[in-house]
Parts: sequence; C-alpha cells; structure tokens
Amino acid sequence: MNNAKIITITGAAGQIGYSLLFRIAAGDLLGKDQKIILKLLDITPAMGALEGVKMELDDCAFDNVEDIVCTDDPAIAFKDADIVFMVGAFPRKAGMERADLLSKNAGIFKVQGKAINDYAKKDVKVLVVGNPANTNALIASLNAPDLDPKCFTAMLRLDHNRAKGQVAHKLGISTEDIKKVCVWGNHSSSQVPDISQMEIKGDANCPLKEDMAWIKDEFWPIVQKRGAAVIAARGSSSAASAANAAICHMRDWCLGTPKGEFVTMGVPSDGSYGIPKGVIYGFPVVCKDGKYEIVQGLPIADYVKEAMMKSYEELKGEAEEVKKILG
Ligand code: NAX
Repeated sequence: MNNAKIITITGAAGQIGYSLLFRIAAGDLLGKDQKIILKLLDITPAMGALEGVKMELDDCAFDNVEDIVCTDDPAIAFKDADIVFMVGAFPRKAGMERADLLSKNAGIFKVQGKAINDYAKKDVKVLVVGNPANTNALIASLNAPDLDPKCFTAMLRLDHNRAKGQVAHKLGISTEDIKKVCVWGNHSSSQVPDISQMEIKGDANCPLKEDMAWIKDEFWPIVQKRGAAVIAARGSSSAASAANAAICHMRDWCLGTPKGEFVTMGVPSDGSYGIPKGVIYGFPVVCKDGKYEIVQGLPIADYVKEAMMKSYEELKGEAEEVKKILG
C-alpha cells in the first residue's frame, strides 16, 4: 500500500517552479515524514530544462521523494494527483492586449482543467498561480464538471503576505505578532488589502487601522503594485516569494490554519459579503480537516466595500470575456 501523495506542478521548468520544487521536496509543504511523488509538467520545448531540474532534485537525495516524473502530457501529469500547483501560463508579451492574454490562457486552462477532471483524484486540491490567476482558476473549474468547484482556488497569499510584511515594517514588529489581515478580490492592482480586523499580539485596538492617509496613500499602493516594484528592482518577476506563498496557501489548506487566525485564499464566491457567485475571489478563510470556509460576519468599512465591488466588477468583466472566447 503506497500512501505517497502525488503532487503535480505545471510550469515546473520556470522560475517559480525552480523555487517551489525544492521546498516541497524538502518537506516544507506536508512535512518531512510524508512520502511524495512529484509530477512535473511543462511544454515540449522545456523538456530539456526540466530534465536538468530533475537531475538537481535527484542530487539532493530527499528521503521523502519516492519518484519524479517529467512530462509534457497533462494526462500523465494529473493522473491520481492529490495536489496540483498550476504555475505554467502564457506570459504577457510586449504589445499584447489583455484580451489576447485571457484568450491564450483560456486555451491552456481549459485543456488542463479537463485533464484534472478526467485523471486527478476527486478530492484534488488545485492552486492556480499562473496569471490572470483568479480567472484561470475559474476556467479550469468550469472545465471540470465532475469535481466540486471548491477544488479550484487562486493565489492571493503573496498579496496577503506582502500586506503583513508592510504592517510589520511600519510598526517595527515581527509578522508573527500580526493576525487577521486579508486581501479581498482579484490578484491584480484592484485587490483590497484590509487591516480592519487586524490584531497585534491579540489586541484589536491598533491606531494604524484609523490612519487613512497611510492606508490609502502608502499601504494600498505598495501592496497592490509590489509585483511591478520587484520587476523594476530585480529585472524579473517575484519567484521565491511566489513559491513561498504557494506553499503557505496549500499547507494551510491541507494541514489547517492556526487557531485564532485567518488567511486569504481566492475561492469560488458563494455570495458572501455581497460578492455574487460566478467569480473566484479573495476572501478571508479558515482551514480545518483539509477543507476551507469563508469567514463570515466580519464588519466591512464603507471604503473597503466600495473597493471590493470594483475588484468584483473587474473579475466579472474577465469572466464575461472568457465566456465569449470559450463559446
Ligand atoms: P516562467 O516564464 O519562468 O515559467 C513559466 C513556465 O510555464 C515555463 O517553464 C513555461 O514553459 C511553462 N508553461 C507555459 N505554458 C505551459 C503549459 N501550457 N503547460 C505547462 N507549462 C507551461 O514564469 P514564472 O515566473 O515561473 O511565473 C509563472 C506564472 O506565475 C506567471 O503567469 C506569473 O504571472 C504568475 N505569477 C503569479 C503570482 C500570484 O501571486 N498569483 C505572483 C508571481 C507570478 O507573477
């Protein structure tokens, strides 16, 4: 009886893949005692580079890694998968319109969503990282009619971690003292970082929550545009921090969120907080026993609500465009 968990990573030969794979293999996702099988998917021209990554994984001699499969075939990659990281996506190139980007990625996520439907475990946990992440997750989910739509989630954890990092920086404290931060909406510049429920060392009374000048003129723009700032400074997009966020997201989903804390996941809206169904939206969630639930009943300030609806409108527009493309 093999109890190894099968973990599929798409876009495995890319830069996020290069950070993600070694941390998963080292046990940062499910612990060092959990045996795993890695299935690495990329496109045919990337197979040489992917073999090189596999050679390096072999050279780490990770005790818990039972097997590593490199493939360009989604049927092989998603077979019996317990966990899927969908990192591979078509990158935005100079001169490309947003509709072109949506259309290219709709093709990829349609095919892969169907393959997940046909080959993965029925309770598979899928995290979409590849952009536009929320809408790609929606496309994959719409093409997996035999699976619960809740199997498909999108990554806002990098935005969540960025928000926490900025608060820690501002207050000169450790991130471990900060709880109940979230980021509503789309993984785009319309996202809404929210500290109105924040607790510092268990105390909900923090003057920073009332500092509207800082929130609107510094905190929001820094977090919303952090991806572009990293590109400007580093010359390439966030990779290690994105891989770290992907691990945080999936680890919490599989193993549970700490008591008294919530985290942000992009999940199918169920109508909570007035966000209509039909989009994958960043919500605060708690995870337990391998399942997540949207945190209910949080009071929402008017300025947050207004921004949340704008982000929803953007996602609704993307969903409508994709429906036209997919027919
Ligand atoms: P790279 O271009 O380094 O790697 C992408 C990999 O995906 C390449 O190896 C490519 O061959 C592969 N790929 C392309 N089409 C594929 C297909 N149909 N099937 C399988 N593999 C395919 O990009 P990287 O920096 O790793 O970023 C990957 C994605 O993450 C991008 O879409 C990027 O925009 C997105 N990001 C999402 C973030 C988030 O918070 N949700 C943050 C980081 C990142 O920007």
